[in-house]
This record gives sequence, C-alpha cells and structure tokens, in this order.
Amino acid sequence: MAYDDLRAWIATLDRAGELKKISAEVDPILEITEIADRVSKCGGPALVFQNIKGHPGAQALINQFGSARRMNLALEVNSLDEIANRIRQFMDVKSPQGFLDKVKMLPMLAEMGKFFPKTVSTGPCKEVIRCDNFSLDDFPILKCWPKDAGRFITLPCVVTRDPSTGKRNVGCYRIQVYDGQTAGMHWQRQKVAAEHYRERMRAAVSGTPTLPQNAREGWGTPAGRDTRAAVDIMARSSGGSVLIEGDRPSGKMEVAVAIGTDPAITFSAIVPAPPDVEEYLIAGFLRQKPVELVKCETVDLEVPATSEIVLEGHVHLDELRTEGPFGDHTGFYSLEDLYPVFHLSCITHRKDPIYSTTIVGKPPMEDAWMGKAVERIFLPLMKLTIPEIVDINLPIEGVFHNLMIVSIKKSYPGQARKVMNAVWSLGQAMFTKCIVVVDEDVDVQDIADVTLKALNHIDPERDIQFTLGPVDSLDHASRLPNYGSKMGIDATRKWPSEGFNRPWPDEILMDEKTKALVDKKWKELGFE
Ligand SMILES: Cc1cc2nc3c(=O)[nH]c(=O)nc-3n(C[C@H](O)[C@H](O)[C@H](O)COP(=O)(O)O)c2cc1C
Ligand SMILES: [Mn+2]
Repeated sequence: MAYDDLRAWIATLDRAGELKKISAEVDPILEITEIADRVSKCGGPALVFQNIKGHPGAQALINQFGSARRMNLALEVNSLDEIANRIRQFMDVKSPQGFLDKVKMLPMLAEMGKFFPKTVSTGPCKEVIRCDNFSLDDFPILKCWPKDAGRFITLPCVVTRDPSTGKRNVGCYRIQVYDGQTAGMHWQRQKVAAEHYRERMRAAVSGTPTLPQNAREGWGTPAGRDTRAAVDIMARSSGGSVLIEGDRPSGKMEVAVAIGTDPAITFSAIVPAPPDVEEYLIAGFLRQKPVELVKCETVDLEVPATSEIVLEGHVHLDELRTEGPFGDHTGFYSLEDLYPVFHLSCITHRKDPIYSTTIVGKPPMEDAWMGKAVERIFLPLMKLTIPEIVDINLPIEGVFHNLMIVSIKKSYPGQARKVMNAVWSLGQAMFTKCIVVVDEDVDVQDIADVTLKALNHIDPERDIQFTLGPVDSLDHASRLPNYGSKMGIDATRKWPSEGFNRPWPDEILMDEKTKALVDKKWKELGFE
C-alpha cells in the first residue's frame, strides 16, 4: 500500500509512535537544527514543528528517515534486503525455455507496468497557484548552522530534462535562498542536472565544434583560479550574481522543484542511479505503484501531483553566483563556490503546505540512514558489474565518500586492485577517497574484525594503491576543488603469485571438540 503523499506518510509515522508534534514556538533560524540534531543523535523520532516563529500556521517535518526502522517504514519493508531481493529477482531473469516459462514471467511483467509514472490532469499541489505574487519567504526555510550563508532548502526534488533525450532527472540538491524569487542551485558538477545544464550550453553553441573553455569546466568556473577569484569578489561586492560575458552561451534551462513528496519519491532523488534511469521510475519500483505527475504551470516539466510545494523557474546559462558556505554532512562547512542561479516563475502548493526538510552536519544524522539504505539496495547492482564482491560497508563517519570497506571472493592475483578500480569507475562511487579491500572471511560490518585483519595483513608501502581523479565537491582537503587523489588498501591475504613467498599464519581458532567440552562444563565451572 504505497503512501499517497507526505501526509499519509506522516500519519503512518504517528501511528507507529515514530513522530513527535511540537507546539512550542521554535525559530527556523538555528533553533530547529539544534533540536533536530539532539533528537537524531539519540535515535529520536521524526518531528513536526507546528509553531514556527515568523510563519504562523506553517508546519515543518524533519528527521522523517532518521532511523533504520523509519527507513524501512518509508520503503514499506521489514528489511532493506527485501528490496535488494526484488532487484535481484528482476536481474535473475533467464530466457524463457517454453510456454510455461513464459507464463511464469507474466506476473513480473505486470509488476513492471506499475513502475512507470503517469501524468494526471491535476492534483493537490495545484490547490494554490501563484505565478504573480509569490515568495520563498512564505515558507519556514531553515538557516541550519551559524556560519551558513543564509537559508537553505535542504530536501528538494529538483527536476530537469535532458535536452537531447527528453528524459527527466530528479536529484536532491540543496537550494540557497537569495531572495523571495531567486535561489542558488547546488547541483555539483558531476551530477546529472549539471550535465543537463552543459547539454543546454552545447545546444546553444551548436555549430561550434567544442564548448567554450568556461562552459567545459564543470558548468563552468571561468578558466583559471584568478578569474574565478575575481568573479567571486565581483559577485560579493555587487551583492548579486555575475553575468559571465564572452565565453559562455546565453539562454536558459527550465527547472522544477518538488518539496514534500511521498517518501519513496524523496528517497529516489538521492539514489545514485545511472543517469538515464528516471527517478520517477525508481520511485514507482520502490512504492510498487505509479507516481502520478502533473504538468507545471510555467515550465515544460512534470512534478508529483501530491507534492506539498512546487517551485518553477529557470537557470540562465551565463549566470553564476556565490553559493555557500553551508554546514555539510562531512561535519564541516562546504566552502562557497559559484553555482547557477534559480529564478522562480511560479510557486504552487497545497492548502496549508507542510514544509519537508532535513539538516546535515556531524554524523550520525538523518542522511546517515538514507545512505545506509542506498548501500543495501545498491549492493546487488554493484555485484552485477563487480561479481566478486561479497559485501560492502560505508561506515557512517566515513560520510559515504571517504571510506568504503569491501570484502571479495579473491580468485586471481591482483583482484583486490581490480575491484578498487571498478569501484572508482562506478557512478558516484568514483568519489570514494579510501577503499579497503578484504577477503570474504572478514565481516565488513564488524569494524573490530576489519581493523584486526586489515591492519595485520598489510605491508603499507606494498599494499596501498594511489590514483587521481574526480573527488566529491565537498572534499576540502583535495589539492584542487573537485580533483584529487584516492587511496585503495589491498588488505587481502597475499599470494605467491602476487610475489609473497613467506608463509601466511593461520587465524587462531579453538577446535570444536574442546569448545563442546567447555560448553558442557560451563555451569560446573561456576559461570552462567
Ligand atoms: C540531504 C541531502 C542533500 C544533498 N545535497 C546535495 C547537493 O546540494 N548537491 C549535490 O550535488 N548533491 C547533493 N546530494 C546528493 C545527491 O542527492 C545524490 O548524489 C543524487 O544521487 C544526485 O542525483 P543525480 O544522480 O540524479 O544527479 C544530497 C543528498 C542528500 C541526502
Ligand atoms: Mn539521476
């Protein structure tokens, strides 16, 4: 039974004892963060704030995904392995051998029909349509941390369209509020919406064989550090945006943003799906019911019909503006940088919309549970291209891009390094700063077991593999923004065929007979 909307989801959280409604007045500036942080650090419930300073009558939901149980409830499973198993079922399909095999496949095909979104004529998100007189200031958007550049929309579903294929993408990229009608679009260079943006630029300069330098570098930063710094200073001193002249094509790209959707849609916007797989389809798969979409008022895009709030507008191809700093999920502020500017043309919303948000900061926070869900759900898909993988663990304090522990079934020399390279070439796993590869007898979910065995098994100079490549935009230590080094540690047992000719010791394990004997005598020995 899929959740129809955010409200059905909130009702379920409430019934499950996973929700606390707070009627005392709270400030969306910093105070909500401090409350939500304390609650999420002690495994507390989702929160609905019903009395928000400066926003009479408004409500805000936070921490909806903030525990393993709520993540399961959100995706309507008892364990995330159920989803992994469903994915595996679809991948396990053999060519049918005869009529009976074909008949057996019918239910699966029928189920697939449920994944595709359908467009409906209207929906609750159109209860209030404001294309003239609207403002972001009407919503209780948080300023999360003291050094944040301002208020940020932190859990949006940002919808864009690939101009060449027409396919939509939905990504969760934070949005900085500049004023009631203007905002900063923090899609990082390697994300799908940024590629849509570059595709627009390519289209705008069609006829020229290559993109201008500026356009090529991400979206891009004007060539060279000095220019960038100069633009930055200009932007700050003018208190507004910079139009980059000459080297960038003009034109614009349409964007729609849905805030407060049913949990499967919100979650689908954060999953690192292949660029061409539309998130509405993923949401349909997760909720086993099609996502219903409505057309936007002022842009040619579709948004979930039951969204609480929808922002419509566009970004200019020749405009960038300083975005950030923002207290990020690394536990540090992500530094300011130039990003495209979102100009709103319309806001539609439900009557009395519920503003859905999250905060990120020092882990563990709500996003840790979303990340863990991604880890479980994506494991079977990773195994599809890297079949020797047994299990992976992205420890929460590794903030997902800093550390991946991988166990493998090693069958040939050098395979641990092959796995590292495969991970670094797999979608957003390319950002992984440190990969530790262990043998299959190590339980990667048990950090004590990993520490014991990995560190025992390495000769650091021999077993560490460095490489260079794209790094997460949030990495503040890399030599350059977005570009730096990564490290893999081959902590598997080394083989003679890998040049290791010393004897390898056995792990200490007691024999079964002695264990059984002591089991039997345990009480007699005076233990409980
Ligand atoms: C709470 C939260 C906030 C996020 N903020 C951003 C962001 O500001 N910019 C960004 O590029 N990715 C951000 N992400 C990660 C993206 O949502 C994620 O990489 C997603 O897979 C991007 O979708 P895409 O592959 O369609 O581009 C955030 C994730 C979460 C859970
Ligand atoms: Mn995507």
